[in-house]
Amino acid sequence: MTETYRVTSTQKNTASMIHTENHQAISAFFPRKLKPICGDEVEVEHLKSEFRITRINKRFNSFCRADSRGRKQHIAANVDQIMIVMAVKPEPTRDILNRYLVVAEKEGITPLLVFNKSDMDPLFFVNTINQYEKLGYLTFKTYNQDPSTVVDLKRQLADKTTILAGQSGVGKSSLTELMMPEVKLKTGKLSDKTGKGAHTTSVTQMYHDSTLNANIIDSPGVWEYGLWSMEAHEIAAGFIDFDDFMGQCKFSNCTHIHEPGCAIELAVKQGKIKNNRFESYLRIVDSMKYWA
Ligand SMILES: Nc1nc2c(ncn2[C@@H]2O[C@H](COP(=O)(O)OP(=O)(O)OP(=O)(O)O)[C@@H](O)[C@H]2O)c(=O)[nH]1
Ligand SMILES: [Mg+2]
Ligand SMILES: [Zn+2]
Repeated sequence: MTETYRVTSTQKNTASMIHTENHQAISAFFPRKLKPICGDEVEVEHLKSEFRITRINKRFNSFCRADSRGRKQHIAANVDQIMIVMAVKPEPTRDILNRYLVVAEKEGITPLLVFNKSDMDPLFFVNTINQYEKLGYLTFKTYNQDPSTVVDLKRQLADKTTILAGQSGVGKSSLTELMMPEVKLKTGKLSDKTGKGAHTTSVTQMYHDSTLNANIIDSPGVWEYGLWSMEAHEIAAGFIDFDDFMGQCKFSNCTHIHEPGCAIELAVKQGKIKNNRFESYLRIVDSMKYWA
């Protein structure tokens, strides 16, 4: 007889996991041919004093990012939402939000846009929040010392599995602590010299909060490589403001970069797609040349 568990982290040939119903934590061995990742649902058999994974159930999606050579690397499985955290400091790097949105769209993960450290400058993200709300995204302005700023966000996390994303030092772990006090994450200080985070979180780990019945996945805040090698049409699919004009270009294989009769370019000229989004799209497509 086997029982179903959810993987919370993996080591060399063992995985830590929690029971899907009673959330009891155990550690189990897995054979080399199975490669469980955080968030996987697995079948486990109990032999004498040992637990062993016999099967990984089919993943409905997985959150991925590029390794140092642009290859797709699976980080976590069965993720409902991605909480993209940005902060006043360290300031978001250019295109980081749109890059995460491309991954979210590709893997079918609902994005939650969180703008943290609002205490440092309440107006810093005003235009961005405005723009992305108009696009239809859920946005949240937060401060890790003020619980009233996370009430709506907490409600959104209940009964779901959410992966935290964002640069090191933006406050992913701090916000999780505020929303789920029973979950203990490490937090770090920003470096005085660089103003950047120190990569306090070093392994991908899923935490369960029983109050909210929420799972939260914290992963190291590194995203220097970000998107793996992708085609222009896959990137365009992540720009939801392009949707209305898709299929209207002169050429069916249009990459919306320089082609004549491009419906996306026309929409930009007519102000139906914002310039800063189109420019970001062009930069992201262009950045793919580094993987070539
Ligand atoms: N002023 C201010 N500081 C904050 C806020 N949220 C977090 N911090 C501080 O920012 C620093 C980094 O926070 P962490 O929660 O460790 O950041 P992280 O995103 O988890 O970083 P990594 O684990 O390295 O990816 C800590 O010193 C926090 O106290 C906030 O809303 N306002
Ligand atoms: Mg952290
Ligand atoms: Zn086009």
